[in-house]
Amino acid sequence: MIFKLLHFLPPSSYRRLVVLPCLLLGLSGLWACSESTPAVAPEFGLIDADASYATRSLYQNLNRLSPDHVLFGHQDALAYGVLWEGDVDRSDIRDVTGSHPALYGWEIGDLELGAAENLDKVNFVRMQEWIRAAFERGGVTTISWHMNSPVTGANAWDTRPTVAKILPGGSHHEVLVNYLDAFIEFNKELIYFNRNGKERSIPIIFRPWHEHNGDWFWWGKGSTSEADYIALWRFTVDYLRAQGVNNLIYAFSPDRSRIDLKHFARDYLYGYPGDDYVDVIGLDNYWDLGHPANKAPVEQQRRDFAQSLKNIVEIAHKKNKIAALTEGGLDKLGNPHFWSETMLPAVEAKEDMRGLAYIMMWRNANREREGRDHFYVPYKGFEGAADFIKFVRSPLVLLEQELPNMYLRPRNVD
Ligand code: BMA
Repeated sequence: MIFKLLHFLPPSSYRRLVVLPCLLLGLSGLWACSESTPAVAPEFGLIDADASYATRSLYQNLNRLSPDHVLFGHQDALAYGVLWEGDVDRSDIRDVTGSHPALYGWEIGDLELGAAENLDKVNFVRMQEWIRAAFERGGVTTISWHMNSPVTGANAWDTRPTVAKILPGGSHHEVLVNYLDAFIEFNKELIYFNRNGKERSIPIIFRPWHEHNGDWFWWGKGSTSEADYIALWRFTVDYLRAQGVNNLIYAFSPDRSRIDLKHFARDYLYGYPGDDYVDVIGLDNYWDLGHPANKAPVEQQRRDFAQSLKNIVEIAHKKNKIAALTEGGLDKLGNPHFWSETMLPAVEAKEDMRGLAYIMMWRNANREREGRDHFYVPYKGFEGAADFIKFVRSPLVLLEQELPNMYLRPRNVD
């Protein structure tokens, strides 16, 4: 019995602090923790009770690593870099550090239209190959979706009202269902064979309907009500689960620019679909990392950035979930000390914010194809690469080569 109970204890010391006193009181015969005792933290585990073994293992391992490490991720890492495109097994991160990132972000906008490529010209079949290859190497995948409006047919940035019409009973509900089905089909190709030769799905951190507290997407504030946004999120999760999808870890990711740090929890939780519908307490934060519209002095922005991470970690602890910087970075890396002076101190401030599982920087657009500079991590030849090396050398920061097996269940947990 004790053994079993201990199995349920989540690893972080914060949680032990909350759970252990109640447990010990219970074992010594004083069964009821008095009413003044803080509530026992909710049990740690995915919202999907039917999630696959590997998916649960990934979640447990992200949690287990989070006190002392943070996985470093990059969007579109394997598809192209600033100065190359389509090379085999290449990433700007590897060019600069010798290892691919620990986490890969992919974007499936336009998949729902039956297109061969996403909105940034990444071929979907190749994307599936890259996801399978990354999994085989031990890396982690996260997927976002700039979905076109099922009502107007225009892109994600068309802010004309859409959400109410795509909810169950709405005039365009079937279109949404078809779009979700396109993802289900795509997901069916994200497979591997386990030790017994059985086909299994690759675990994916799925991050739909992101930055909804901003007013730039059709699912965002201003274009839809909070209640409808929540209904959309819940329908998405319920539908995917009902269709037997069992390899998803669901990430919620509001945008920092629309959050008042003085009222962080209140603003962050706008549109929060509930603890039964979210696994990752994420945040997209470009704002504190030198966003051109942020006029606060750089030192203030640094403090705010660290504070914003601390805040999501706090919320995640209370909910017994993991936290992540789901998107962020400084476009074009204009600050030569960005990594050593902004990112590193923020993730190293882990004494009081252990529990940040991963951070992901946005994409390095290919200069030639897109005809512009739009990048968030250094590339080979970029003069700021040395500063980035200082950052990745921190024992806190994990690249793919440094990962333990993320898909095996850690001992003594769950
Ligand atoms: C944005 C930019 C765009 C891109 C979009 C979706 O932040 O990078 O160029 O099309 O994300 O990936």
